[in-house]
Amino acid sequence: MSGTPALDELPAYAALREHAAALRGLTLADLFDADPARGGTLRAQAAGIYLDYAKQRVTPETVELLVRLAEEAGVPERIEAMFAGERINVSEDRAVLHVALRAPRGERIESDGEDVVPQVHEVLDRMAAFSERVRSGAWTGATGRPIRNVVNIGIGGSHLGPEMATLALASFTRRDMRLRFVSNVDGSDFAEKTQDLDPAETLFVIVSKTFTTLETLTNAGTARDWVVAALGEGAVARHFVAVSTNAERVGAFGIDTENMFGFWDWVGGRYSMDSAVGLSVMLAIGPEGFGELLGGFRAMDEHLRGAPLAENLPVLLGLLSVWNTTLLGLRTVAVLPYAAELSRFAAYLQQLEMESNGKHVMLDGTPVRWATGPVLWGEPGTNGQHAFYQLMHQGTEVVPAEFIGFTEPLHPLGRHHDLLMANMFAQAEALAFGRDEVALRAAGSDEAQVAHRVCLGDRPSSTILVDGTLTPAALGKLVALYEHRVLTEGVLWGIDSFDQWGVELGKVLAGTLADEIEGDGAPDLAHDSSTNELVRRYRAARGRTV
Ligand code: G6Q
Repeated sequence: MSGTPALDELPAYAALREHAAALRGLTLADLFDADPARGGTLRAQAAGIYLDYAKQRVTPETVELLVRLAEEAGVPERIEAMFAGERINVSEDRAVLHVALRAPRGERIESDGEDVVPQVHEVLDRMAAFSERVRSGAWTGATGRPIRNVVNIGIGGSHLGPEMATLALASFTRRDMRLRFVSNVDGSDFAEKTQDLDPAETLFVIVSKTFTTLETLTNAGTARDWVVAALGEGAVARHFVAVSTNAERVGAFGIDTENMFGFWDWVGGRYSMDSAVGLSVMLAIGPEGFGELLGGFRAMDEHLRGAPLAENLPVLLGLLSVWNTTLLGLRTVAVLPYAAELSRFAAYLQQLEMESNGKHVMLDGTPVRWATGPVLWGEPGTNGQHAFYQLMHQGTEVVPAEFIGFTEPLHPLGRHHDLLMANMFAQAEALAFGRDEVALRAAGSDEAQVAHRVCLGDRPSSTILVDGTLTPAALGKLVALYEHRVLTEGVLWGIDSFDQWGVELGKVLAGTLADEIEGDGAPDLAHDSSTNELVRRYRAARGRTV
C-alpha cells in the first residue's frame, strides 16, 4: 500500500486522460455506429449475473487501459491483502474482513495470526439456535406468549442493511411475524413503529457495534420503558437481545450478555449486514435462508479472487465508476433496480458508496488531486420513470445509471414482469440514443414542440441482469458485488474506504448542542451567530429561558 504511486502518477492514468480527450465529442450513437457488435463484447458474466456495459462511454481500448490502471494501482494485491487480514483500514489501523463473515466452515482467514472463521460460525450457530426458538414459539415473551413482532433498533450500518434485506426478501419471510426498524432519534419513529404492537409479543433487537450511539441508546431506553410499563422490570430479559462488539455496555444497559450476539472490530458497520447485525434478517427468513444469502456473498467473493480483471464484475464496475467520476467528470450515479422489493437498495448502497469513498485525502493523509466517490442515489423502476427520469433524459446534468433486473419474477402475475423488463431495457436505450428532431418530425410531431421533445441521448448506463429471481442468494451476490466495487474504486483513488471520520464528527457535535438546548437557564453559547440564533429561537419556542 505505502509506496504505491498515486493515481495521477500511474502511466495508465496519463494514457486514460489522453484517451478520454480523444473520445470527447463521440456520442454513444457514434460508438455503436463504429462498432455495431459492441453489445456482444462489452459485457461480462459470472455467478449468474450478466453485466452489460456497452452503453457506457467506453471502447475496448478504454477497458484495456482501465484494466492496466487497476494492475498499476495494485488492485489484485489489495484484494489479497484484504483476505489476508492486513490492516488495509489504515486510519483506524484495522483489518477489513467482512469476507470472513461468509467463509465456509473449515476455511482459514486470519486476523493477527488468529483464524477468525471458527468465531464467525460460533456466532452464526448461536444466531440460528436463537432464531429457531423464536420462530418455533419456544422462546416466549414474559407472559408466555410467542414472539410475533421483531423490532430492530439501530442506525446507519446497524439498520440500513437489515432493513433493505428484510424488504428485499419479503417473499421468503414468515408472514405471521412483523419486522419493524426504528433508527431515527425522532420519537415519531419509535412511536409510529410500535403503536400497533403488543409488548407481550414483541422482541427488541438492539444493534450497535459500539453501544454508544446516541440514537440507538435513546430508542433502546424508550423501548425498555415501553416494555417495563406494560410487563414489569422482570420482562426485559425476555424481550431484549443485543448485537454488539461491546459486552460491557450491553450488560450495563441491562441486557443479559447470554443474549448478546457478537461481532468484531474488523467488520465495518456498512459491511456488517451478513454478521450478527443481520439477526433480524435471520429471524425473518430463517437460518437456512440466511445461509443461502451468505452463499451468494461467497460466490461473489470467489469470483472477485478468481476472475481476471477484465472479466471481474466488481472490478469492472469499480473501473467504470472511476472512469465516469474522475475522467469524465460525471459526479453522480443513479441505481435503478427494476424490482419493487429493492425499495431500500439505493439507500443501502448510498451509505456503502458515499461513506466509504466520500474522502478527500489519500492513505498518507495528503489531499487527493482528483474527484472521489460519486453521489449515489436512486429508486426502483418503473416508479422513477414517472418522476426524476425527466432530468436524466433532458436535464443539463448527465447522470450515469445502473439498471438492475431479474430474468424471473417473484410473483408471476400476467404480463407484469415482461412489462417491467421492457421498461428497463427501453429506458437504457432511450438514455443512450435519445430521440432526435428527424424522428420526431417523421412521427408527425407538432413543429412547435419538436425542440422540447428532443432527448439528446448519450447518457451512459450499465445493466445488471440477474439470472432467476430475487432470492437470498441473488441478494448476497448483489451486495458483495457492490462491496467489492467500492473496494476497487477506493484502491484506485488511493483512499481509505473503511473509515468514516465525517460521521464521527456528527456523533460528537450533537452532544454539546443537546446540553445547550435542554439545560436550565440561558446557555452560554459560543457557536457561530447562525447556530446561536437557532438554539435561542428553539429554546424560546419550547418555553425555555434564552
Ligand atoms: C458504518 C458507520 C455508521 C455506524 C452507525 C451505527 O460504517 O460507521 O453508519 O454503523 O453510526 O454505529 P453503531 O453500530 O456503533 O451504533
